[in-house]
Amino acid sequence: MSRGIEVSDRLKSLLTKDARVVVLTGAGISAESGVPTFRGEEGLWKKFRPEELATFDAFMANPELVWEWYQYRRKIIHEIKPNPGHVALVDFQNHFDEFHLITQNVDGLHHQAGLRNVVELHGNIRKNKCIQCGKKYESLEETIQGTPPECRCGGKIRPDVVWFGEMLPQDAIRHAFEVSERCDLFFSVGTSAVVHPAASLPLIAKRSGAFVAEVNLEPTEISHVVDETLLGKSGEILPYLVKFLKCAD
Ligand code: BJW
Ligand code: ZN
Repeated sequence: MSRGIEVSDRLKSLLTKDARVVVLTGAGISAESGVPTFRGEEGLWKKFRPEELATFDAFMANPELVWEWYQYRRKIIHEIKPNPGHVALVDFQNHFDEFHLITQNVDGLHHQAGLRNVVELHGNIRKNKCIQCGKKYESLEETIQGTPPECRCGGKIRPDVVWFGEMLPQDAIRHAFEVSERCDLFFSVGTSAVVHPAASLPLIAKRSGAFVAEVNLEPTEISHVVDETLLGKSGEILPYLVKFLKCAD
């Protein structure tokens, strides 16, 4: 349904093959696949308090509860598929000479849609690691069963995601800052833009001279800063933008 989507001539004119493009995604891009977002009326934080679940202290205080919460979310993610918004970004990647996809999402759906070199700022819910020796686990088969499972070293196994108060993966955040500083066009898609340092990226792009567009159901914390806000579902707006990529060649 493209009726009602308005894209400025300025944005259309920037969609040329030689533009350096960065896309930052958040939970909203996966909402149409059936992954709950964090904030908002239907968000996970309406039912659960972040400080009780998404911090290391919360995990240590109640490892069973936190582990079960992640198992519940993994079950949802296991059953769902990428949506037209994810697929449109594969067309973006194939169109632009320089394209970088940075995601705050832990669901792996960009990769599943066929995107290459996805930069995951907040880790990946499908993976795990030991809190004691740091060993990474792609599968739980090698661990000692339990809720949560245990590593051979005796340490508890946790999801390989970034909780509040934790550092982001150094290579990922360094790369994200670098490409945001030197892009021509930056899209912020399906994120409330309240969690830092990810929320700083569109602001850095803007300050460095890029054109910044956001795609969201509603205005966000950064709407007053960006050049253009496209209001609506990313699963409709991104495929609509793909039409202009084809024309711009
Ligand atoms: C649609 C749609 C559709 C719906 N189409 N749109 C500077 C200032 C203030 C605070 C800080 C700061 N720097 C650091 C902090 C502290 C903290 C922070 O940012 N706090 C703020 C909340 C105030 N940040 C951190 O702690 C980070 N670490 C860090 O900075 O380390 C350095 C440090 C360490 C110690 C001390 C100080 C510094 C780590 C942040 C980790 C975030 N982790 C989580 C959980 C991941 C694991 C898990 O999944 O369980 O990441 S929290 C959660 O929020 C998750 C998300 O990736 C993240 C962002 O959420 P997102 O993606 O924006 O989702 P929503 O739900 O908020 O928004 C969805 C949007 O989609 C909405 O706008 C909808 O309208 C829209 N939408 N359907 C288009 N169909
Ligand atoms: Zn270990």
